[in-house]
Amino acid sequence: MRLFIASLFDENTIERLSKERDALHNLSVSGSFVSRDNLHLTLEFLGECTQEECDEAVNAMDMVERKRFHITMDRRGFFSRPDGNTWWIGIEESSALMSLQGSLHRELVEHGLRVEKRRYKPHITLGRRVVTESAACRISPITACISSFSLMLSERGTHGMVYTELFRKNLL
Ligand code: 2AM
Repeated sequence: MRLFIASLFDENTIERLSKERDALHNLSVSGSFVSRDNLHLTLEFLGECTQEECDEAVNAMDMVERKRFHITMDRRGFFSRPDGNTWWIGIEESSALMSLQGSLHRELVEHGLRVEKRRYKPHITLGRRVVTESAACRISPITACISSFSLMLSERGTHGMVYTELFRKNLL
């Protein structure tokens, strides 16, 4: 099973992010755009895992005791990719977010999970393999509360990726 850990957003935030995705879509010639249900903030990508690793990921998540906090999403940008760029909404620097991710990362390592070695760059993906006239820009800020993080199962469905929440850890 393919797993990742992400924070999910409330309805209002999803609505605002969907509008940003639509604005990007309207400026684009082609691309694969993220469905409303799939918009999320990844904290850690775990990749292919066994049931035992899945259980250990839950144990690791349960060890993280942090307070909830707010983030502000303030810009649209992209990662250059050979097969077409990945466009996202970026987050104002947040020590609380970096500290949550750092603490989760350490617990996952201690519980024997294979984790990403690349530096964590928080973003909410809007579209992949996007060909667009859009440019990186500021957006009207979107503030959201990060009150939990979830273990997510990622499966390929007939109409694209399907993400299912397997476990949720609430912040204090
Ligand atoms: P992305 O949105 O920038 O592609 C589920 O696939 C989530 O895990 C996505 O948000 C994805 O980020 C993230 N992810 C992080 N590292 C990944 C990797 N090596 N392969 C696939 N997804 C990855």
